Amino acid sequence: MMATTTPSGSGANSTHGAARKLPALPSTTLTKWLREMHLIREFEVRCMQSYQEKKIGGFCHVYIGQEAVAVGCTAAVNLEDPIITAYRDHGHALARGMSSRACMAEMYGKVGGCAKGKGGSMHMFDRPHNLYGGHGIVGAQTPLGAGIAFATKYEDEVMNAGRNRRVTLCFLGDGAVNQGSVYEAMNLAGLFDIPVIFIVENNGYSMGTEISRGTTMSHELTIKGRAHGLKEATIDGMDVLAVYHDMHELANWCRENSRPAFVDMKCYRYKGHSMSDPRKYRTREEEERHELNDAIGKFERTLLDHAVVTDASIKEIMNSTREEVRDALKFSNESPEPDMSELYTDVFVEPWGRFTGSSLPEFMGGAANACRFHATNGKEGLV
Ligand SMILES: Cc1ncc(C[n+]2csc(CCOP(=O)(O)OP(=O)(O)O)c2C)c(N)n1
Ligand SMILES: [Mg+2]
Repeated sequence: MMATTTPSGSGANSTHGAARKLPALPSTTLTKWLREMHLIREFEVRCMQSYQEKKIGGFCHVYIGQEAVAVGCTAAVNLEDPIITAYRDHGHALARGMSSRACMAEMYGKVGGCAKGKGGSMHMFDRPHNLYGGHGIVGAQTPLGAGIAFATKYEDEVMNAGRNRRVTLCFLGDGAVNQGSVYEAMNLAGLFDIPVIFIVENNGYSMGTEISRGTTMSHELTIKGRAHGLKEATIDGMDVLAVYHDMHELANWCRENSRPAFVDMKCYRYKGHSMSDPRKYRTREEEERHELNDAIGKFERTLLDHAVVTDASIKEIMNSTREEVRDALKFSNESPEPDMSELYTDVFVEPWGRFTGSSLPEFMGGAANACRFHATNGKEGLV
């Protein structure tokens, strides 16, 4: 039996809050967002279980609590608008449209995964859905995001004579804000009018470090974007309607003006940084306070208030997401391990021939030429 340890405030027992205004969108769209949020949560809960059962190995960072960010942001842009993110990426992949099967099989390291099982949890990549990863080096995706946006600008403005105007969503964590490459990326984006939005998923923690302990001006994070001439926004990431509304407006502004933006997206991760984090750096009271503000429960209450859903239809959504993830787990269990030959494909050295252990790659002449490549520090060895 699936049991989420995190309350989602699902319909049956929820108390209805004050009626909120809904955007003028078809109810099918709103219901789709609710389903996506439930799907991500269910997927992540199951990932945690599979990790404990040792079916998933390596690093694993779950997105529980932050679902509204990925769902609201992807809903606010078009499929051809590129997305790039860090290692906490399962939610972005699912919200972008990657199948739960491909996503879960990647977690399992199986060939049915989006990267044939060779990337794992931190490297969800989906070219048809314009998701460019999944990156494990903190902040590394920010210059890549600026570069992708520069490429789309060149294609759209120069090669396609303005027939399209894409905007790139580049997600990063609040801890990543302190990486030097982020400032280089923002500087170039500001300088070259690059249509990229740096979305800081500000969940308050960088591993076990609370933001104010590691980041200057954390009470006014957008000042970091302002310093580079970026348009700035602070958005409630625990409210999918606010995320959609504000991001839609901002993305359109970036598109029309070909300018970059910086978003302080306020949110909270309910679980630890990764699977091995006992969360000793914060109290249970703090976590419970944030869980009361749960984005899924809040959205459900709003949809119930407006008769977009019923308690029964919420139950149906939850049953169908549970079924979908169960199917993804079965698929992943049954999907084969990658063949050993896959070690030599999809890597940069592939055209050079196999790397033969301590000798040189074939393109350098193999072991016979090893003596030509001595280290310059006088010690024997390869450079
Ligand atoms: C360059 C680099 N330094 C350190 C690490 C180790 N590390 C992995 S995640 C992380 C914390 C990043 O926190 P944040 O950017 O807030 O993202 P969150 O985990 O909250 O989503 C650190 C320091 C790394 N992966 N890369
Ligand atoms: Mg963080």
